[in-house]
Amino acid sequence: MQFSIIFRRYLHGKYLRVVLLLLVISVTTIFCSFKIGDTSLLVPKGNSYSEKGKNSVKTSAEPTSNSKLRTGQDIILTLARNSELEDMKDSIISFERSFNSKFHYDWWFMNDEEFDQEFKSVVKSLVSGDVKFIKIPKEYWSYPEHIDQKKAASSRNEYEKKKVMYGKSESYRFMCRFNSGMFYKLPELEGVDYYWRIEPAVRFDCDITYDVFQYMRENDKQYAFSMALQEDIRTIPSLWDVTKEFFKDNPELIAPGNSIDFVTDDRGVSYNLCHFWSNFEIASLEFFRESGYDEYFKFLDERGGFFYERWGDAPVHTIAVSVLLPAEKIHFVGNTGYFHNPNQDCPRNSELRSSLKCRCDPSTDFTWHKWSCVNKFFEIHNYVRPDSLDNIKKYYPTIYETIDLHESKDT
Ligand SMILES: Nc1nc2c(ncn2[C@@H]2O[C@H](COP(=O)(O)OP(=O)(O)O)[C@@H](O)[C@H]2O)c(=O)[nH]1
Ligand SMILES: [Mg+2]
Repeated sequence: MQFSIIFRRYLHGKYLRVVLLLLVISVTTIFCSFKIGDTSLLVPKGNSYSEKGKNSVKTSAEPTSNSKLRTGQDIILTLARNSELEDMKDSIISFERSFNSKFHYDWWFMNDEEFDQEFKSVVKSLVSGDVKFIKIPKEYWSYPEHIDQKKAASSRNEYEKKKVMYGKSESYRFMCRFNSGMFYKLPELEGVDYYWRIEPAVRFDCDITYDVFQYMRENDKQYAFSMALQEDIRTIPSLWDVTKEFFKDNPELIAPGNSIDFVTDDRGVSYNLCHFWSNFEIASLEFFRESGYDEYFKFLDERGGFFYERWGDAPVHTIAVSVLLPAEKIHFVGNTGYFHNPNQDCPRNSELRSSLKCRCDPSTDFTWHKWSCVNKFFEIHNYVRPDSLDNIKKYYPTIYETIDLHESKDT
């Protein structure tokens, strides 16, 4: 009797509000309390690749109602040395032919030293947009105060003995730390929305038919990659443990529907070494500035692994992107014929290759090779691979609309 009175009271007035409040709190707590080891529940299954407006026939250059209104600029961004001018020329000529001669984005160059006159005038003559040269401030390319430089030097010697690539190099470590936690703080980049990172000595052997920046903006993507492979564990022995510590202290930063299963095969116990190959990278600076990424970087930087080990910006970006972003904010840029030594992307499907006027040998393709981590990214999300014209037509219609099918029909 008493129980039924209380029960009726619960259904009315303030008791009802209390019950609802408790319900909301417990649901929110469940969502926020996932540790980095409890990952499978956060990953959406059964999705096709998310392209907003999937059934629309708009080209990627047309604004959609979903388009986020950003007013900033999108740029091509390169870090290079004066000595790399010849390799830089190759990258520019290739990228202009494949993409930028259609879209004319500005190309900005960064260097820890002043660019010399020859470098400046040659690249200026090759880029179809405007160019800008940025001298990186010393404090972005040097040791933070807390680093024990003797310990760093002796670690470099050990790495050299172990024959780890760039193991001995001090400048490589400055470069990796700059690319991990500094570039997005440059005052010159303040008004920039998206950047596309391009290195000297890379090639694009296929036509890129759509405006990838616009595509990312319209589909609310924050990070795009092309290749993914496994890191040498010797360069990052403590990175995963430090990462787990950070996310244990900051669980609210873990995005629902993330890609943690891209970087771990055992629910967070260990890192599987998969990383987006950051020599090709398109990203929103908002991600680096506002997602919790910078807090993560500062935590890592405090531990000194950029100098006592040889942490690369690729695993650091990848782990952050996989944990901090919902999967649908990540875009795979396929079929560009991208080459960075020693790996090549080359569409295996001949119809696709000829439609995109590719100049590469499909037998060299690494993207869908069994050792490539790109497979894993598609598997964990159940995404459809954009590896044939039919799949692109069905699942990536705005990209399909931009492909000129003349060539493949005629041949
Ligand atoms: N300005 C400058 N750029 C550098 C330096 N070291 C590397 N880079 C640039 O950093 C990027 C990565 O270096 P890279 O030698 O290609 O390393 P890898 O791709 O890991 O083999 C490239 O864009 C290089 O041009 C340096 O000491 N100074
Ligand atoms: Mg390189």
